Amino acid sequence: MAELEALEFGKSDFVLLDEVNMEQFMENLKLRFEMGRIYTFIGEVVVSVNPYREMDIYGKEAISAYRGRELYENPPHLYAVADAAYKAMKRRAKDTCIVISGESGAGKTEASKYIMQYIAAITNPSQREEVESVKNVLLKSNCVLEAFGNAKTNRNDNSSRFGKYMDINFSFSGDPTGGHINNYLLEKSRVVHQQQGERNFHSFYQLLRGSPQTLLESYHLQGDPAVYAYTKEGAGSSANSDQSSHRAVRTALKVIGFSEDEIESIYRVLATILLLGNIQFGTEEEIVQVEGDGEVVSHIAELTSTQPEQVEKALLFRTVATGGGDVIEKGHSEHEACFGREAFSKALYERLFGWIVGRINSVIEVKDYNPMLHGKNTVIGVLDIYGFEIFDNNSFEQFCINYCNEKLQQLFIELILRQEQEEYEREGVAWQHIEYFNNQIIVDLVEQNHKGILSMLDEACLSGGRVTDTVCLDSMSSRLAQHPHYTDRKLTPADKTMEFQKHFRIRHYAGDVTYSVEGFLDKNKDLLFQDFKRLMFNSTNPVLKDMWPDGGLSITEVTKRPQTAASLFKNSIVALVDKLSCKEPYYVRCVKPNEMKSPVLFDAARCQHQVAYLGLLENVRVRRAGFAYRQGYSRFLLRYKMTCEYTWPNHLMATDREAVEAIVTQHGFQDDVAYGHTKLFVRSPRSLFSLEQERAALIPILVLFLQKVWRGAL
Ligand code: AD9
Ligand code: MG
Repeated sequence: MAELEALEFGKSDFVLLDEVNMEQFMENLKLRFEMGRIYTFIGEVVVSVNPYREMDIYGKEAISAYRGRELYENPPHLYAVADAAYKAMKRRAKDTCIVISGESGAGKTEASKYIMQYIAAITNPSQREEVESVKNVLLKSNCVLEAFGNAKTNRNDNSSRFGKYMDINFSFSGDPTGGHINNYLLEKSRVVHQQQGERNFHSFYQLLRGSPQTLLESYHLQGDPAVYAYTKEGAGSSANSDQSSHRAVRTALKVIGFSEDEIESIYRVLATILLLGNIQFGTEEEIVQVEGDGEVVSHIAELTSTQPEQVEKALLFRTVATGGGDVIEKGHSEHEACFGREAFSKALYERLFGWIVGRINSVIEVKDYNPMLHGKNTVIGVLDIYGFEIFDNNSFEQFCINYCNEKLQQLFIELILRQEQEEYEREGVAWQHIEYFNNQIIVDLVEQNHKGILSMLDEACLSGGRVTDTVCLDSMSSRLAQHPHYTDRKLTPADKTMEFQKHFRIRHYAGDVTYSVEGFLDKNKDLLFQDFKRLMFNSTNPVLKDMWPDGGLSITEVTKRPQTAASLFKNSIVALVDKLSCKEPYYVRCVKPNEMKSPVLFDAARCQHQVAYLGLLENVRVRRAGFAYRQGYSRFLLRYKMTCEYTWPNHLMATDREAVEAIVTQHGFQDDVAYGHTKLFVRSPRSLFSLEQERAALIPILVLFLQKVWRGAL
C-alpha cells in the first residue's frame, strides 16, 4: 500500500527520496499538495501544508483507521502522530508532547484542534461521565480562548495572538482526568491599536454584533464596531460569523462552568474597554479634563461597579510617593492621561484573559489524585504558539515572538538529534553525526545575561525616564556591533534613510527581521498607574476585584522595580522549554503554501524558504543517516512471519531476534539493517516495502487457504 501511495502521490516519507536535496524535497511537497496529500512524514515528524479548504480526512473512519496502529501502517496524518504520542504515554507511561510549529497562518491551531479531537475520540470507550465532562471542557476551552485570544491579521483571519500550551492529564487506564493551560504573552497592544486591515480580538465584534439590543443598551453600547475607536479599523471585515460565534462562546462558557455573574462580568469588562477607547481629554485653563458631559465616566463606573468620581480621578491623576515619604496626587498632562487610558484598556483585557484561563484551569485541574490508587499520572502536552513573524513594521511583540521561535527551534534540533542518538546508544547501534545550523548563537544574542538584547532593554528601563528608545538603540548597537547576527543601522548604507534611524536587524534562523525600536521601552516597562489597579480592586463586583489582587497595595508598598515584560516573557519561555524537554517530543511542522489563502496555489519560493528555515532537509538527513524504520523483534515477527518458511506459522529458533534475522536474510536486505538489543533497525524503508508487498500478495492466498481449512476441504 505504501508503495502504491508512493507512486501516485509522491513519497509519503521524505526519507524515501532518491536523493536528499532541496529540489527533490520541493518536488515531492508540491506533488503531494497538488494531489491533496497535505501530510508527509519525516520519520515520526509530520510535515503539513495548509490546504486552505475543507478536507474529508478527519471523520470517524479516519479515526478508527489510525487508532492503535503503527506510524507506518497508514498514510501520513496528524492522527498518526497523535496516536503515537498517546501510545507512548499509555503503554510506556511516558509524558509526551506534541510541538506544532510554523509561521502565521500555516495551520498550527487547526492542527492542534484535530489532535485534541482525535485524543477525545479514542479515549473513554466506556463513556464514564466524569471523563466525558473533562473532555468536553478541554474541547470547549478552544472556542473561548480563540474568541478572546485570536484576531484577524493580514496574515491570517483567525490568528492566535497568544501562545498556548495545554497539558492533558491521563489516568492509568488512558482516559483524560484533567488538564492545565499555560498562556504566553497575549498581544495586548492590539486592544488599542491595529495595523491597517486588521481587527481587534474577535470577542469585541462578537459582543457588538451578537448581543440583543436590550443587552447592548444595558452595557451602554451601540451594535456597530465602527463607532468605537478600538474596533473601527476592523469594522469593515469578516462580519458573517461574529453573531453565531458569540452564541457559541456564551454556550461554551456555560458548559465549562462559568456562572451567569462571571459571564456577565466578562462582557462588562469588554464594554468598559470599548467605552474607555472613546474617551477624549481636553485642557481648559491648564487643567486636563475628560471631554463631554461625564456620561461615559458614569457608564464605566456602572459597568465596573465603582464610583464615577473614582473613575474620573484615576483617569486624570496619579498618586506618587515623594522622596520625603509623602504621598501626593499629581495631575496628568493630556499626553499622560491618554497613555494611562491606553495602558488601562490593555491591562483590563490582559487581566480578563488571564482570569478566563485561570478559571478554566480551576475547572479542569486534576483533583483528588492519589498515585497509590490511580497509578502514574501521565501527560500529553500540546503546544500551539505563535509562529515566526516578519511584518512590514516589526515591534516589541514580533521581537518576543521570534525569540520564542528561536528557543523552540533550538529545542527541535536538540531533541530530534538527542532522541535519535539516545535510541542508538540504548540499543547498541553505531550511527553517523550530521551537521546542522545551530541557532544557539541567536538565542544567546537575545537572552544572555548582561550581554543580550533583553538585558540591555531591561537596563534601559531601570535607569529611569532619561533613556529613550533611540538612546537605548545606540547603546545596543555599539555593544553588539561585532555580532554576526546583529546589524547596526549605520552599517547598512542602503538603510541610512531617516526612516531606518530607529531600527535594528537580527539575522534569525528563519530570515532577517528589521525591528523598529519605537515603543520598545514603554512596552517593556509595561507601566500601569497604581491608581487604576486600586480602582478595580475597590470594585464591588467580586469577579472584577478577583482580577486585580495587587490593587490592594498602597503606593509606598508598590515595588519600584517591577519585572519587565521581556523578562517575564523570557522566564515563561525558559520554563516552557524545560517542561517540553523532559517529555518525549512529537513534531508537526506546518508550511503555508501561499499568501493568498488559496487552496490551489503552491508558491514554490515561499515554501522553499520555510522548508529551509524549519531545518526539514537536515531533519531528513539525520533520519537517513540513521535508520528510517525500527521495530521490536516480536512485533516485526508478528507482521512478517508469513513471508518466510522458517518462521511460518511458528519459528523454532532460540530467540525472536534469530527468527527476524532469518526473515531479513531470506529477503536479502541483511546489509541494510542493524540488530539492536530489542529492536531491528532498517536503514532504507525500501527493504521494508518489498516485505510489505510480499505480505500483501500472500494475504489473499492465506485467506483462501484458511477458508478451505474451515470448510474441511483440506
Ligand atoms: V497563527 O501563527 O495563530 O497566525 P496558525 O495557527 O498557524 O496561524 P491556523 O491554524 O489558524 O494558522 O490556520 C489558518 C487558516 O488556514 C484556518 O483558519 C483555516 O482556514 C486554514 N486551515 C489550516 N489548516 C487547515 C486544515 N487542516 N484544513 C482546512 C485549514 N483548513
Ligand atoms: Mg494559531
